[in-house]
This record gives sequence, C-alpha cells and structure tokens, in this order.
Amino acid sequence: QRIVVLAGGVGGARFLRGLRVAAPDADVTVIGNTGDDIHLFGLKVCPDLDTVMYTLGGGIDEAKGWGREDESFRVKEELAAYGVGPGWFGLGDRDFATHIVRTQMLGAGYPLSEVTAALCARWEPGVRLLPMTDDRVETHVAVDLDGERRAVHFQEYWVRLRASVEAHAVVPVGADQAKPAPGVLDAIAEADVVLFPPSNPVVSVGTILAVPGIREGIADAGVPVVGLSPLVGDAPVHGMADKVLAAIGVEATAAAVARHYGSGLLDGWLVDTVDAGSVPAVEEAGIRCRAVPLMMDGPEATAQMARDALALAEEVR
Ligand code: GDP
Ligand code: FO1
Ligand code: CA
Repeated sequence: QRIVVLAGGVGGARFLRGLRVAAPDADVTVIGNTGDDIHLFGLKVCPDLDTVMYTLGGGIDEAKGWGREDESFRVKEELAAYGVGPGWFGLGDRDFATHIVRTQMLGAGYPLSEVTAALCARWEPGVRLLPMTDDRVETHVAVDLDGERRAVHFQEYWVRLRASVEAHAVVPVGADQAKPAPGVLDAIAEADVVLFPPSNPVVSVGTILAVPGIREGIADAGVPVVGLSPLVGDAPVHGMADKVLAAIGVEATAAAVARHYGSGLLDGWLVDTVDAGSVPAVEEAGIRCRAVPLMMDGPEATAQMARDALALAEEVR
C-alpha cells in the first residue's frame, strides 16, 4: 500500500510514528512543510522536516517534541556573549550539526530534497521524506507591533511572540512561484491513500496545499483522502492553531476545519470522541466522518488512530 502524508512538525511526526506501527509494510511518502524554514546565523533551519526526521529516527526530544534529545545550548550562549541573536530561538548544539550539513550541501548546489535524503540516510526514518518544494517559501504573519502593521517571520510570531498578538493575515511568501519538489506529484499520483495527520491546518497542511499543483494533484488522484482533526474539544491539543485559524476566518472546531478543507479535497474526517456531536455537520458537508479517540498519548493509541484513518479510507473508497 502506498500512503502519502502531508505533515507539519510535532503533530505530523507523532502521527507518522503510529502509522508505521499500524502499517509496517506500507510504502509511506511524507510531504513536509517548509514554510516554517528560517535562516539563522547563516544556516538554513527546517524545523518541520527535522521534527519528522528526528521523531521517526529516534533522536527527538520527546518532552518538547522538537529538537534533539539530550541537548545542550553552549553555542547559543557563546553567540549571545558576542551579542549575536536572536536569543528567542533555541538552536541546540547537536541540532546545529544538522543545519551545518544542510547549509553546506545547499551551498554546494544540492536541492533541499537531495539534502533531506542525505540527512535521512543517517536517521533512517522508515518513510520517504520529501520537502514540499525545493524553492524558498517563508510563511509570514501580519501583526500590529508598536501601532504599526508589520509582517514578521512565522517563527517570530510563533516562538518570540507566542501568538499573543492578533494575526491579521498568514501568507506563505513565495508559495505561488514554487514548484513541488521532485517526486512529490508522482507520489501523489501513485498513492493508494492520502492522509492529513492532525497537523496545523493553516501553517502546516495549508502551506503545503499552497504550492501550485499539490492540491490539484490530490484532488485528481482519485483515491481516498482522509484527515484527522488537530482540534479536540474546540481547542488545539498543543500550540496555538486557533490563532492562525482566526486569521483565515475559520472557527477553531473540528467541524469547521473539515469544512475549510472541503469535500472537493477531503473524503473522510476523524474527530475525537468528545466532538462526536459534530459528526452530522461534517457529513452534511459531504465528508464521511467518524468519532474515535484522537489523543496521541502513547504508541498504541497513536497506532489505533492510524488504523482508524486507514479503515475510513477503505469505507470511502
Ligand atoms: P508543528 O509544526 O510542530 O506545529 O506540528 P503540526 O502542524 O504537525 O501539528 C500541530 C498540531 O498538532 C496542533 O494544532 C495540535 O493541536 C495537534 N496535536 C498535537 N498533539 C495532538 C494529539 O495528541 N491529538 C490531536 N488530535 N492533535 C494533536
Ligand atoms: N520552538 C519554540 O517554541 N522555541 C524554540 O526555541 C524553538 C527552537 C527550535 C529549534 C529547532 C527546531 O527544529 C524547532 C524549534 N522550535 C522551537 C519549534 C518550532 O520552530 C515551532 O514549534 C514550529 O515550527 C511550529 O510549527
Ligand atoms: Ca510547523
């Protein structure tokens, strides 16, 4: 079975770990969000690709959900001693090595997709991890700072500002000019099923879908497309997805996110059992919906979510 998954960082990565248990023989291609990518200290950082790679490769900091396990921050301290920031972004010493290797290869002319494959040769994530594009895409968020409307990098909005100021717009800068990375459209066309893990619908899955050709490829593939809600009980399980949903005028509920994707894209949608009351509203929108436990607390619960998603895919096939 060939499965394509559009993944952000922590939510996508944890779901993928369950999917590997649920479907150990499946051929899984992950299309990773690169809109969160940022250049810092001359290095290219790809948080969502790294979160997937480290999580599936066994190198993740489990408590935080991002970055390397057993991390130290001595390089960051030394940079701060030189007055070199930003101090609000915590790049760890072990993580730095990944960004150095990546930046060196990019400088030598390799596209991000090949660099990612090279990094994955070490981590052996058990999936094919492709960036959504080799082109530069950067999500920017329009906010009011000191009485002025400004666009800030997504990481500045998310990590420095903690999404504490209203997001007036979320723009994947460069996406409209970007091309899907090599292998992305072929994987979609050859897939037996496409899954949207419980990733952020705006800045993870939404950004991937903003790369011209990806949304169309999924709609044209003619295979079941099934998503899992990242919202449980009308709130994100972790993070501040409600803030970026508000920016695009979507209510922070499982049903509203399903309707936002729409029946033109989505065939099936899983909501948590606490949101069972929203099943009829989703089905009225033409999307088959089931209520099952959606909390990824432990490998077995997460594997069961993946089984439920694959079962729903068979139901709508
Ligand atoms: P990010 O790039 O690190 O923000 O990660 P993703 O975009 O892949 O996923 C973020 C989303 O995962 C958040 O909106 C969370 O609500 C959701 N999430 C995290 N843990 C869980 C969980 O256990 N269950 C569900 N249903 N969603 C979760
Ligand atoms: N998230 C934070 O909240 N604070 C950090 O200092 C931070 C550093 C960081 C370094 C590498 C990396 O791959 C991810 C990192 N993240 C950090 C997570 C991250 O950038 C965001 O949570 C996601 O991009 C949101 O999708
Ligand atoms: Ca992300």
